[in-house]
Amino acid sequence: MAKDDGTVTYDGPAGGWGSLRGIARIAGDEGISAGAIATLLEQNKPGGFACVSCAWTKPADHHPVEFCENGAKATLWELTSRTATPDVFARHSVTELKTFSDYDLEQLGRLTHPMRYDRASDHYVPCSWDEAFAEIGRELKAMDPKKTVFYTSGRASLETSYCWALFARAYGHNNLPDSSNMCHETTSVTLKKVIGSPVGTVVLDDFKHCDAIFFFGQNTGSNSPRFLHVLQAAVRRGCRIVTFNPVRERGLEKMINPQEPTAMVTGKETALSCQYHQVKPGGDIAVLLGLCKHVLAADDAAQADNRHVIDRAFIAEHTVGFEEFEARLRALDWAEIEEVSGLTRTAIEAAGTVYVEAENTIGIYGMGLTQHVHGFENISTYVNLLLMKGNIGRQGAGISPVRGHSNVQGQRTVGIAEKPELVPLDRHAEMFDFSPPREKGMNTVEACEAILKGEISAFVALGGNFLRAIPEQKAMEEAWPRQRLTVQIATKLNRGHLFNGEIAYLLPCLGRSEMDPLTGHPQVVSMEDSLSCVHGSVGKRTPASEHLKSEIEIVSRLAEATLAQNPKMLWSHWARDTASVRDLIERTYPEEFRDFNTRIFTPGGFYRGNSAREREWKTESGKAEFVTPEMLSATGFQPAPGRMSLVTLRSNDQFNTTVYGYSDRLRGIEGKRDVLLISPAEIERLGLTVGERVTLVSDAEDGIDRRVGGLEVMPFDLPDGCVGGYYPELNPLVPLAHHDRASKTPAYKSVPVRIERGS
Ligand SMILES: Nc1nc2c(c(=O)[nH]1)N[C@H]1C(S)=C(S)[C@@H](COP(=O)(O)OP(=O)(O)OC[C@H]3O[C@@H](n4cnc5c(=O)[nH]c(N)nc54)[C@H](O)[C@@H]3O)O[C@H]1N2
Ligand SMILES: Nc1nc2c(c(=O)[nH]1)N[C@H]1C(S)=C(S)[C@@H](COP(=O)(O)OP(=O)(O)OC[C@H]3O[C@@H](n4cnc5c(=O)[nH]c(N)nc54)[C@H](O)[C@@H]3O)O[C@H]1N2
Ligand SMILES: [Mo]
Repeated sequence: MAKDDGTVTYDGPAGGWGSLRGIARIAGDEGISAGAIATLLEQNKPGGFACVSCAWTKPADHHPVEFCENGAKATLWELTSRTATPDVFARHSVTELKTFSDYDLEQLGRLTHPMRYDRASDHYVPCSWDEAFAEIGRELKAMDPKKTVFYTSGRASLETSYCWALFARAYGHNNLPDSSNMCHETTSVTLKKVIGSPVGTVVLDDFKHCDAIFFFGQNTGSNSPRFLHVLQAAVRRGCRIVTFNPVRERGLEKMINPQEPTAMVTGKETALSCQYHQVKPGGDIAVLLGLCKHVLAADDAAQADNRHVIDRAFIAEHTVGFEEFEARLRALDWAEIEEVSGLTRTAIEAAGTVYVEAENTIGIYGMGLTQHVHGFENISTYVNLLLMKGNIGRQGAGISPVRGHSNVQGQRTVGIAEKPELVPLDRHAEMFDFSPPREKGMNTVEACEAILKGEISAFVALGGNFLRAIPEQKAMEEAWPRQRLTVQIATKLNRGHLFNGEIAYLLPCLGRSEMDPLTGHPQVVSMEDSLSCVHGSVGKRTPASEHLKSEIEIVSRLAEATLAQNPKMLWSHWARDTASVRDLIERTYPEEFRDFNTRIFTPGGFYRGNSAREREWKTESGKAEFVTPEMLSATGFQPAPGRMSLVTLRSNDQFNTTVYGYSDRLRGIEGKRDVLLISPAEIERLGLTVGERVTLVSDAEDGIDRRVGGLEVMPFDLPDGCVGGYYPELNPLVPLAHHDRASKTPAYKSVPVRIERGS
């Protein structure tokens, strides 16, 4: 619907009947069986399988139906009755498939056979598994391992990820970029530096004890909907939620819990955020400094009557760097904060008052902070705010990044890392009797740079849609075929699979909900969630095709085909018995994974522990560190005439590059994704007309012509100076060099662009 000012919006709450209709539509689209629905009911429960969608934790005291709209969509997407058989590939050449939309490609259904790309006919043709493994192994053996890349998307289990990283190192490289490099790598780098732990410090129980929750750039309603129940319970007992986001996201404003029959019938909504501030994209450092400045002022005032707001005892005992930060806050001018954030001093002070009054505060964030050129400063300044009141390392308080893929955090825990210092390589050497490579490997941006220079011989992907998820898409698609070998392990076809090296394979794998044909038993694997809890998952469904293999079997067969025999590396045994891999994980990380096999089905998962939560700071200084940011804006570019800041968004009807449909229900955008979201004031200022088609052009000052045309101008409630649109369609506009300075996470949330008329 449209509001009075013409902006497109959704008036209903998150959850409610709309979410059930969303699930029903997907069930209808995918031709879902009754068995699939039964599988859905076991989702996220003991003895069932762990949702393949987001990384939000699975509670011990589960609901009768422990899934959300988007978790159900992700499961039904995997359980579809559609199949992309060899016939489908015989009908469509690869060149023709490139004209399909992301949605249409995945609608072809589950991959059923191993396929090899035949360059002469430009078709994928079926091949045998033996043939595929033999040729891939032969090729890899002939290459310099340092010139190969093993990518992982964050869905693969702990067991598969451990084997994958071991395979890479036994072969001879640390080139292990992960989807995390485009996502929460800013978190891994920043939190490690400032509190000595690369992950969040909050556990589920803390949400029962907090008085305030701050939200910066995380869209709970679409991306981690089960978290809404926790927020609703917190609000009902009086906790206050304050949100900073350029977009008024419905899920953070109000919700109806589909688990509550009375609320569903009466339509009774719970309001979530008590304050909602539409910060400019990249304006968060300024906001956070404003909040800290307010805390300082409140403390000055309190001191007059012998009270205090700042926890100076905590600061003295546990932190370094506060004096410099305090001096910076005192010198900082409110006018500058208002200019960069787009918010008034009064608004920021109102939020600051909630923080000052709360005994315990949790700081939540997502891609709105991590995907910026100064993402490091976004997060470190957020930590400063929490440290000022001792809000890290005690019950009901802490920093809580909300992770994306269901096992993305766990993959890092068990060794998928391009940074060798993060992995216990000495233990690997001793356990498996080999010399792991010690040089730093490539992350995602570095892998792209090397591919663009033609330096990479082989790219092997364990899931994901690398070419569609990364920046600089056009140049990358052009450079890609210069590789000798490309291998994709996947469940469904996506655009990334249509750009092929000289030799290219598409290897179809089981989904997490399916049983393992190798053993004839359920597939048992495990995952680590956003709150560092490890859960077991049992897949029992009949596989989509009899030719599928589990991911761990594929990885093991690739390793066997590539590596020289090593009596300590029992690949085929590990593939048959994932419990034996959990034993290896326990031997490698004895503290975190103590009694792994015994504890794997602990209700609510078992907690891996976190040193910062215990106020043990594993940082360089041995203390928690205040970092004083040099800049106020996180965008990394200056304002210029005609320049707009592009925010790339996910709809409520997609999971990353997987587009389930064209209904972004929670934002009121229906039936299309080729839109340019822009405020009515900017439409008028620029002389545009609602509905006209325009082209977005890169304004990055590097001389490279990047453009995406055919975008429909749509009035939307956004701050001035910025525009919004959908990921991945707008990825060709993101320069590869436009990334967080510290972690190289691409800055997808503020991309410099200009609008050109016409498409
Ligand atoms: N249904 C569904 N679930 C998902 C995913 C999905 O695509 N679909 N993806 C999964 C993955 S891998 C991830 S990483 C997570 C992503 O989940 P989120 O972290 O929520 O990521 P986004 O939706 O990209 O953006 C988050 C929010 O940041 C806001 N934002 C943009 N720029 C700024 C800024 O400068 N400042 C502030 N304060 N806010 C800003 C946007 O308006 C948006 O509401 O979700 C996971 N779960
Ligand atoms: N502009 C812009 N770009 C972004 C982002 C953004 O916010 N804006 N977000 C970034 C983020 S946070 C992330 S995490 C990345 C995501 O990057 P990726 O993780 O690489 O991409 P996905 O879209 O999650 O991958 C989807 C594909 O995974 C495969 N797949 C699904 N399930 C399985 C499985 O069980 N096993 C295997 N082997 N394969 C499977 C299917 O073939 C499916 O097509 O994108 C990043 N790119
Ligand atoms: Mo992500």
